[in-house]
Amino acid sequence: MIPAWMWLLYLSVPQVFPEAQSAELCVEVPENYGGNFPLYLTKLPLPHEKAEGQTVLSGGPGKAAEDPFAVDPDSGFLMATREKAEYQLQVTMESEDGRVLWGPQPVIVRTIYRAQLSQGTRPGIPFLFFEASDGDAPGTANSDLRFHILSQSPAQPLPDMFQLEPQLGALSLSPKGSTSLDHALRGPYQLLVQVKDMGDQASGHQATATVKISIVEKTWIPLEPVHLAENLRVTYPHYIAQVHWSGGDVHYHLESQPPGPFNVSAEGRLYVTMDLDREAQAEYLLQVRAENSHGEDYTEPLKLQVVVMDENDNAPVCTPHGPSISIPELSRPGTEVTRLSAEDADAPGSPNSHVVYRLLSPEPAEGSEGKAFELDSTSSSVTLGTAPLQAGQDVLLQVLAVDLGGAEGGLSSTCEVAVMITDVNNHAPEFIISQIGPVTLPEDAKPGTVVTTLMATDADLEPAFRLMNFAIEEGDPEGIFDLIWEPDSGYVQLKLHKNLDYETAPHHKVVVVVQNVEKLVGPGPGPEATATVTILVERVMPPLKLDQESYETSVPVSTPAGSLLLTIQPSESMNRTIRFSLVNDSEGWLCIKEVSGEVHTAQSLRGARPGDTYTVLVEAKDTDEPGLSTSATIVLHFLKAPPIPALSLAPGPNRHLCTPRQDYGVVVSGVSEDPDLANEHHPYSFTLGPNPTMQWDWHLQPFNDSHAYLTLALHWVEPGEYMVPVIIYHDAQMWQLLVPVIVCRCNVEGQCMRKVGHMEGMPTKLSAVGVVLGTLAAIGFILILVFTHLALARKKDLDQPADSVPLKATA
Ligand SMILES: *[C@@H]1O[C@H](CO)[C@@H](O)[C@H](O)[C@H]1NC(C)=O
Ligand SMILES: *[C@@H]1O[C@H](CO)[C@@H](O)[C@H](O)[C@H]1NC(C)=O
Ligand SMILES: *[C@@H]1O[C@H](CO)[C@@H](O)[C@H](O)[C@H]1NC(C)=O
Ligand SMILES: CC(=O)N[C@H]1CO[C@H](CO)[C@@H](O)[C@@H]1O
Repeated sequence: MIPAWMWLLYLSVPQVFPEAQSAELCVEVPENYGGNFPLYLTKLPLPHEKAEGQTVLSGGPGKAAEDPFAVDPDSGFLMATREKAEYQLQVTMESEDGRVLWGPQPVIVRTIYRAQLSQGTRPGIPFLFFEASDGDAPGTANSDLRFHILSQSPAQPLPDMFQLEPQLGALSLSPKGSTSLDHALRGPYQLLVQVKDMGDQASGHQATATVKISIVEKTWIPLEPVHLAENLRVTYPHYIAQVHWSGGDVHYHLESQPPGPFNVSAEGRLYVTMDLDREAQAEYLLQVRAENSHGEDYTEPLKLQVVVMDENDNAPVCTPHGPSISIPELSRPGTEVTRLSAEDADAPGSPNSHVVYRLLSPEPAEGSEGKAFELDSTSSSVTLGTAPLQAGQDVLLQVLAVDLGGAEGGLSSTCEVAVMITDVNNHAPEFIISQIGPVTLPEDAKPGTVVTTLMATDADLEPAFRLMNFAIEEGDPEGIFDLIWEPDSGYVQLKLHKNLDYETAPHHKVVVVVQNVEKLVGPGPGPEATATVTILVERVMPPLKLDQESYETSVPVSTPAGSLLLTIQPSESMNRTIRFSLVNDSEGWLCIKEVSGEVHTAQSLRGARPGDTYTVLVEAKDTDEPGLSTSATIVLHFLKAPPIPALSLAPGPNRHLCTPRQDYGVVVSGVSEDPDLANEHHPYSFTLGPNPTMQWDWHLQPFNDSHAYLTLALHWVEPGEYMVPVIIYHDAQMWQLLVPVIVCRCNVEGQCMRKVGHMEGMPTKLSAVGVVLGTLAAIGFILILVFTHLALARKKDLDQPADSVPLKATA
């Protein structure tokens, strides 16, 4: 705003010289005259007759006129050499000696103030500031200026359209005026404004000025939003819009919300000063203010929306994914694995941010039917395909995210996520071999013995899914077997827990099952989860053992046939049926009783020489287990034929024997009086008859070649008469003899103390002997008869039974 300067110079002049020849001469010049200088203002009414006088311009009485005014002496034109607001001059014509020829003529050169007032200007906002200066000392009443509107023309639609702040000289629309401004005349309105010093006092110097106010149409109109491409490559600052405040003296002021690179020129041209980035800021709201010189808004600010238009300058960015994804094996096709997403910073909803997805990896395996993974190109959801995945597999999913909806030229990134296929316990453990055996175990195998080791495998990977439990399902009701295994191994040992027993169970069929410790997923275990172990129990017989390893005895070479030499017996603990046999009795001297093991001489030991040894091997066999056998040797040491024992025959009749036993016996003669049988060269042999009681009670021992000696075998034999059967072998013949013996209690002399037979009372020696002799005589008689008869008969048949062989007892 160009200040309206008013010069209060000699305002008092017209009052001091009221009689001055003319009223003030008032010349108005347009403010802001843009033409050439000098500007001829007016022709002064100079008197022609005083042309010889000199025209003097002065600022006032006694004051030199100032620039820029001058009076053209020829034409009398007052002219301004340059612009100034208002001037008060006085023109006098003086003679050379200084006499005033004409005048003084006061001249006020007053600027006409022009102002443009835009419709829409708010009331109270100054659009013109008057400034006045007073030559008086500042701060005194002389320089305390007051402004007043003296008149408004036209006075329509209101007489007080404007208001002037008295002290500041700020001209603004009055509130009333503002409401009626739109109906107001286009103007111009002319205001006469007065400035006066001395404050509010009535006195004081004053000056006036004219203000022409034209009302102009409002050009401060809302702006259409501006669309600016981001990354625009133009020279900056780049023009974007134009604002215009039609009122005068405007200062534009721009604000950006948020702050941005925008500027407004003094002419109201809006610029963007550098390229924009939509992703940093997509929209700005600019406000342009039209302000007066004091920074006050004439009206509401204009808003301008700047929209930054997108360019595809951002590639999709993969959303960071967490650690790898775990998918259990055997998950159904269609199971969502993950959703790989990529963000595109470009304008949402535009192709620039329209991201589609393509599965790069894994590629379908060659030859496989389906894909392992499927990708929905729009939702980016990765699901399982139909191709199966193996537990333990690590898959790197690579997905290409492309913007522009996948169109050519789109920007892309590759998103990756690791997928781990985790194991599921879907494999039941299985035995590698399901039929084991038969395993043969000896009956005496000790508890703890390993029967067999079974091995099972599990196709799962996870160690926990491979842990197995074993159990005996059937075949072991007695708990004879036991299973031992290490928890994390596939081996299980079938062991004996109790003793085997061939008698109760010669074989076993043990069914072992294996199962996972963890719960199995899917179909249950198949037949491979059981294994059958067949065990055969091997019977164990303790080896045969005889009570001696070698049996030795000394045998006189004279031992008669049939003599019991010794008895071979199994050792005590044996409870077996054993059969004995001789292995190499090459001489044929011996015979053995198959069951009892008694060894007898089979015949007389003809050819045996004293001092020789004869060894025969005996074999013992178990009748139930023919495989079991043992042997022992019989060693016979041959002795000289014993001398006839000096047996003291009993002093008494030797047909009785004392009980309790005394040391004598009865001589039994084997000699036959039959000359056919009497072969003196061959010895006789004697044995007791087969009656067990006889064998128990009696003892017969060889005496010499032809006689034997019969004694009591027991300490005590019931007294009585006995017929002791004695079998005699001689020259491959055999016969039996019944030897009558009386057993009685004896006195110290060895005499029978009791009467035997029919004797009454205390027996005497004589009666006893008599009885004995009588009895013997009777027997002898009978025997002779029998013998005679038999001897005759024998000539016809020598092989008659022993009973019928003639008997003979020595007397
Ligand atoms: C704004 O424009 C003005 C004038 O046009 C200039 O002087 C000023 O440096 C500009 N400011 C910026 C930040 O460009
Ligand atoms: C011997 O075996 C038989 C039959 O085998 C049996 O009856 C008997 O009691 C057993 N004796 C001993 C002492 O073992
Ligand atoms: C019988 O066999 C045993 C053992 O082999 C041997 O010592 C012995 O001399 C044999 N006896 C005869 C008579 O051959
Ligand atoms: C051959 C031999 O010496 N025989 C005698 C056996 O003993 C009886 C009884 O003493 C005698 O009578 C035999 O002569």
